Amino acid sequence: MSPNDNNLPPAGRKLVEKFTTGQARVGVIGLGYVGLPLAVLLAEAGYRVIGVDTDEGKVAAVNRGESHVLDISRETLAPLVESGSLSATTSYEDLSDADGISISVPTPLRKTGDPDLSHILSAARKLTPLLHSPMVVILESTTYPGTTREVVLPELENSGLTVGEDLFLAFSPERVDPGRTDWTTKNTPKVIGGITDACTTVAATMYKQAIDSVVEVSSTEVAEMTKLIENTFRAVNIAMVNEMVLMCERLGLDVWEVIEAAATKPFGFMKFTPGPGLGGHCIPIDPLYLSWKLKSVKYNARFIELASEINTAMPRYVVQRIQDAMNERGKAVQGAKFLVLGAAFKPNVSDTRESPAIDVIGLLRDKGAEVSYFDPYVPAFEDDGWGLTSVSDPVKAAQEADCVVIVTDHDGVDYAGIQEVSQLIFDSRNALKGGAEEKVVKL
Ligand code: SAJ
Repeated sequence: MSPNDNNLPPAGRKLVEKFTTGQARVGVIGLGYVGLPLAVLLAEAGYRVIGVDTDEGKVAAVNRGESHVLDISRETLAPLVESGSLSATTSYEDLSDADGISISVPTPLRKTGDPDLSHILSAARKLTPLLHSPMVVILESTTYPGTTREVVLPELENSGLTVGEDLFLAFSPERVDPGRTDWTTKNTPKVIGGITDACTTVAATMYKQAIDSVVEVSSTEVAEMTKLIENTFRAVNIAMVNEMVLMCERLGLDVWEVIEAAATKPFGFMKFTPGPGLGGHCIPIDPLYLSWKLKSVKYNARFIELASEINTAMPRYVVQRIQDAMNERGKAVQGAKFLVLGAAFKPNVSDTRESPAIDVIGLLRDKGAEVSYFDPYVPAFEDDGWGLTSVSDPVKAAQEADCVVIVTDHDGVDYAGIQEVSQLIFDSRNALKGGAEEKVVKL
């Protein structure tokens, strides 16, 4: 027993005992890019794991040992399912004898720009009738500081149990970067903060059996804010280099050369690169959870608002630069043929959520252009009532286009072959690495 275990209430000591002797059953609610890797990790650590998801297809696939998540292979998942260490269900009732439960459900924004906690609330409300003592609940979904204490805690205490005594509640931000193999759920340090110190200790004990490094902080709010500062840092720095594009264009400087030169500084600088906008469901959204919360305490988070304004304006800026390049060659956008390379929101992933590529394609179509795209990871996409299917041969499509637009620079694309046959290339990612050729125009 570690020294701080002595300060635990009996229910807490019982849980610590279960977690450290491999007798525990745990549940993971939400089997997405965060939940499934976590469920696999907990199962590999020796827990009996029950995964819960509302999607019957995902549940059936997991129970067949088939993974729907990029980072989890069949070779990893199938043995855990066959051995009975991991199973999936749509029914919360199967969690009634769990000792610990992690909640990793989506936290999107509403159309109004406000946080949408409906998935967290739904999970908490379905969980409450099943709660028993002892049990620990850990929220992983990215949200504003205060959510765990102000929204989840009251729901769970409707069970009649007292958090910090019979029941334990903590927050632990997810740090999963899909497709990444160097930093994984297992070896990425995991921050965790509880409603009470006992909650922190109990929750940390559950994760310490499976995750290499667990960083205990003093409260759920600190843990919630940790995630938001991480992703606000990215959004603000990406916005800063995107504004550098506008500055360098006015000064007649190559922003890419400037950034490469600045990146030679071995300390006090961190390289970010400009682009056509900010995609993904983390970076564009997480900071807005923070600025929304700060409005409720009458503070205007200027950096976040400004970063969002600059990043959101980039697709329109890129289309304006494309129009300028076409105009300089005596061509109109209207009626011209464009090939956009890359629909995904970042290289080597298939995710198109918030992808600036879709904004660029939409804006070109609004100007009367005929737009096709090529993306080896995205065979087709739908967005707000319209959609496209990827061409199969990008070199042939480039040959037939008036302008090729590089929006997301996936690896493995024949950029040399495309450059050779293209009349004009607008390169918003410096994918051609300079290619100082009259027909290549860089952001
Ligand atoms: N982007 C730029 N310039 C940059 C970096 C990114 O324009 O210098 C753009 C990307 O093209 C993309 C968007 O920003 O459209 C977001 O890119 P990202 O690299 O931040 O990728 P994400 O959205 O997958 O962010 C995730 C985050 N992980 C979690 O939230 C758990 C983030 O915290 C990670 O730091 C990031 O991956 C990562 O490091 O790759």
